[in-house]
Formats: sequence, C-alpha cells, structure tokens
Amino acid sequence: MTAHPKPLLLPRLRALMILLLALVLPVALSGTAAADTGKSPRTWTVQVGSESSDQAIQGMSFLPKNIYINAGDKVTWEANAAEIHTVTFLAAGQTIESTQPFDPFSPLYISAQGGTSYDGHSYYNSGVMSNVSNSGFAEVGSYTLKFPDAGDFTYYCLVHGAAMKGTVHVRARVRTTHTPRSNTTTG
Ligand SMILES: [Cu+2]
Repeated sequence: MTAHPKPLLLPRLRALMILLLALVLPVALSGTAAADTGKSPRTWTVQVGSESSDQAIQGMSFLPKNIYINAGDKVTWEANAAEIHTVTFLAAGQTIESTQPFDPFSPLYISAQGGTSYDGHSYYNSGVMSNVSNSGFAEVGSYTLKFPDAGDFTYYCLVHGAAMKGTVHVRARVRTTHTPRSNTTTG
C-alpha cells in the first residue's frame, strides 16, 4: 500500500562505485604522467626479477607480467635483482625452446640487439640485466623500448626460458568505439 521501493538501489549503487574506485585507483596511480588525457605518450616501468633482502630468494618474473599501454608509449624494464635476466622479444617464427640453453658467450644473448622502437616481428634483446656490477656481464640496469604499433607482444628471459615471460599489450591510440570501461582509465 505504501510502496516506496527506492532505497534498495542507492546503497547498492554506492557500494558498487566504491568498489570500482578501489579497483581503478591503483591502476590510475601507477602511471608516470600526472595528467592523463590519453594523448601524450607515457613511459611505464616493469621490474625485472625480484629478490629477498639477502638475495637468497630470487623471483624469476617480470612485474607486472602483463602491462597494458597505448601505441606510442614506452616501457622501461629495470633490473631489480642480482640474478641475471634478459628482456628478449623473439623474431617472428622463433621459439623460446630454440634459444635454450642460455649461451653466455653469444652476443645475441648477452648484448643489446635491435633498435629502440619495437617493430613487432624482429629480435630485440636487452643484454644481461642485473642490479649488481659483478654479475660477470656488461652491466645493464635498464632497457627501454617504444611501442608504436598495437598488438600483444610476448617477451622472455633467455636465462630462464619459458618459465619467465611477460606480455606488453599495446592498444591503438585512437579509439572511438567499444572501449571497455576498465581500459579507459589506464591509458
Ligand atoms: Cu630470468
């Protein structure tokens, strides 16, 4: 008789908004650019390896393993462990298995290969990355690549093979249709 059913919806909506904000905020804050209009290229950081403070425990991973960027953005990989790693994009048709085991004498493994802008199909390599200078290899503390074209690009560590890989997901810069809501906040 005195039907007044509206109060149910509002608190729920508010809870949903708060949840969304909680999910979106860390992503939004992880970028390097302060103002995000989606127009100026950004540089994103990926940590290469991780370790306990005494270096006894080594994490064989790229952090984050998946990164979502816009075409024209750059990614900088930073050496984050004493353990040696590489950031390596294989050539089209090349398998990680065919690169194993790691060859510590081959320039293809231990030296920088490819340019500074990723073309989507050639071989790119950082050289041997470590955050200590006595790794036995030329010291590479960071490695940066620009990604001008959209696509999903998987890369590996040549030292640890298939067990250590990551993917750079590059979205086309201009998008006017069907952009998932969760994606619009990150770029
Ligand atoms: Cu590795």
